[in-house]
Amino acid sequence: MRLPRRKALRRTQNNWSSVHDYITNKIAEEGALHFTLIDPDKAYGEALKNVRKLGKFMVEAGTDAFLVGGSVGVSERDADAVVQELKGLGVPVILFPGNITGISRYADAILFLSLLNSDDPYFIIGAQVLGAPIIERYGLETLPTAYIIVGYGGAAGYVGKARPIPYDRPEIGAAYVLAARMMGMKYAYLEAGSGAPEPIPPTFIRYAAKVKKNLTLIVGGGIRSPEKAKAAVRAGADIIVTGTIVEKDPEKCVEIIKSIKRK
Ligand code: 1GP
Repeated sequence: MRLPRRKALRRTQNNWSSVHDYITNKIAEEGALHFTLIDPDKAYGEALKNVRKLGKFMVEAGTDAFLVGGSVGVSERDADAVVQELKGLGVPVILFPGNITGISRYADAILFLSLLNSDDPYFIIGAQVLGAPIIERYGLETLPTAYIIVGYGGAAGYVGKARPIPYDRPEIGAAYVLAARMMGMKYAYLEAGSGAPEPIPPTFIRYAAKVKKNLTLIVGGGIRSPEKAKAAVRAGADIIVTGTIVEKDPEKCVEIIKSIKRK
């Protein structure tokens, strides 16, 4: 049996024709965006029941999209369940897969990630080759993204066998962003790792922003306060991602989101 293509469904249900256009237009209007990360590994069983409620709260708080994914323990079924809970809340649901098991047919788009500073070709091009036919079959919109691990790195850095760029070597980060731009990537995601003790320093982001041109700069990992969020945006981040603070203290996200939006 053939399933309907997601694109056709998306057009009838949502206000955007493509997630990439939605992101680009919203950045032009609002200055910077906030993405809420939900890890299916932490949202199964009883916890899954709270996902929709949390999602609604985050949309009311002004989040611009959901990212669904994680580095460890995510099956396609888990991703499906979380994506379905978050659908229809008015903002896109975008996959942020740690591996090919994180591809859900129900999502609006997928960050098609290449972990550029991995030492293992699997995370640079191997998983992408295995995942591409699945993504094509599901009709998912792809957002070509250079994934760059910085500093602490967390589970993403460990699992992805990355050589994280030190916080005090921003010129290396900028060189990666430059290479990503030259390769035709549309997004670069500077990742400190979920739960990083300190987020990526503004100077590091500033170096990357200086060379990014049309590329959209995503920054995440360790952002838990409005001050840090604002500092990242002032330094040139187009999108900030928060995961841990959403799980621990969603109320705090109201201030975080307010702090990054143009008044
Ligand atoms: C992880 O960048 C994200 O990919 C979010 O990190 O959980 O520290 O907010 P936090």
